[in-house]
Amino acid sequence: ELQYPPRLNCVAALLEGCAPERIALRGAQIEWTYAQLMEQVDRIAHVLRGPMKLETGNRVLLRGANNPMMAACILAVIKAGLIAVPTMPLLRARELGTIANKAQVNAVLCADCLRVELEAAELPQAARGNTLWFGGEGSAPDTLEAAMAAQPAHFDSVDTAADDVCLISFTSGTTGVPKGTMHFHRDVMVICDCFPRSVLHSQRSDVFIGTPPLAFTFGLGGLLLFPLRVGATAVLLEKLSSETLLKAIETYRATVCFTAPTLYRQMAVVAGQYDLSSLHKSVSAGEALPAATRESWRQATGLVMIDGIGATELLHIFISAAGEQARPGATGKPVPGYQACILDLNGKPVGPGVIGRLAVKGPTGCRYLDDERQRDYVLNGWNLTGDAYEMDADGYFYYRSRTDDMIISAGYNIAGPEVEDVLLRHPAVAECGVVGKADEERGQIVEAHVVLRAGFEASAELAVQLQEFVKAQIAPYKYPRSVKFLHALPRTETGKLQRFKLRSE
Ligand code: 3SK
Repeated sequence: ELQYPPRLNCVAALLEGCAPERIALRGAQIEWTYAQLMEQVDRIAHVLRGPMKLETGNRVLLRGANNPMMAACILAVIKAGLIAVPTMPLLRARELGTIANKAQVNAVLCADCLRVELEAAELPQAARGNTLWFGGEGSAPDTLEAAMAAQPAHFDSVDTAADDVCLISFTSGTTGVPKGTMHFHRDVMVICDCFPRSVLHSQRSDVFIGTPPLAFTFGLGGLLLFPLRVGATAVLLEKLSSETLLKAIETYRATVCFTAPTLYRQMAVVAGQYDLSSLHKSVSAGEALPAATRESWRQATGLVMIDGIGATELLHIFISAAGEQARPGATGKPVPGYQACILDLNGKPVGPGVIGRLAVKGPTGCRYLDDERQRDYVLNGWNLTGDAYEMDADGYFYYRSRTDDMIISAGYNIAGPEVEDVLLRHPAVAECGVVGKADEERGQIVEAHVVLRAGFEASAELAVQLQEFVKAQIAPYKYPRSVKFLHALPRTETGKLQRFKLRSE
């Protein structure tokens, strides 16, 4: 039974009782003990409540790659009684503007190297002129580091309620219109006390490493909150590829790795060239794990992967299995604390062996920020996911497909309609339909089916132009890796696009 006091600041709770001399965070050139991390967090918290003039419940947009300073910023915002709104580093100005306005942010902490897109974004009135930059060269007065230097090294955490919102995490949703999901201080403690405790069995001696951005709750949990909860070490590195992640596991003697199947697939090919003897646990989530990937990783490393499915709406993993409990082809069973079932098209539970929509209930749950889609997603306390699953007689859950139009490519969730929206702004494009196409490497790739306007001719050059056009307007990972030109799109009599026909083209 998970019990937390009614007054709870999750960052204070995570850091209280930690051993000050132990290493908390490692980055490319930084190593912070818990004492040093707490000092950074406390100075930033003072900056937020002092010179930035923020008040309890205000929202702070955070923008940075995975590194200790970005982690300290997230923790400081929450410790200061404010609400963290982390954003993916690759987002463009338009996407940032949408999120900043939807979340009504009051201030921004942004990595200096991500300045260009933020400066081009339209921020809400309250946040304009209230940005501090971190991680750059020099010590201009608008840098976070300069502001921190003038602040005391200790900050008393702000007294918040367990059910005060501390985090708004954005997911792009099936329509491409970003949805903010709100999470309480209690939810943060809950995810630290569910999956890591009952499936991962994480310990203080663990060294966590991996790739998901801290702005994705998969990364926030796995690479920051879970390690802190047990007083372990987190290695936070930017721009990791398969080879650099393997090298980092070797160098930092990492014991737990969090990444998506695409990277495990690539790493398995060259894993033999590295000393991975420290690694005990490899967690895969963010997209479905093909059985072949699980097998090649086991052959390359001897490790049985821990598969899991989570959701930004529920904050972290809710179905998983490790070690002896893992079953080939299955994601696993509900993590203790969660329940799961399969629903038919009428919302009625179905028995073993029938494919349907996965529904989940548990101690964390969906609360969309000001979004009518809440009604579609939550029914009688059950969160209705967009995944089609099947359960066996022993209660194991098997992924079958997505029920919606979301494309999952190399761990990124990409909404087809958002890419369509950009393509339609190109002068050559009359109509388009964007779908996911199965791909061995990335799970799925984005494929655009384009009908050209009169006067334009299909060509390889035009396909590249369209790809570059998308890359320049939205996060580059959303660009269509495949572009096909058609004379007309398949539509129903009422004019609805028949995506399933595009998928089978
Ligand atoms: O499986 C996922 O996509 C996920 C989403 C949010 C948090 C955690 C996970 C694993």
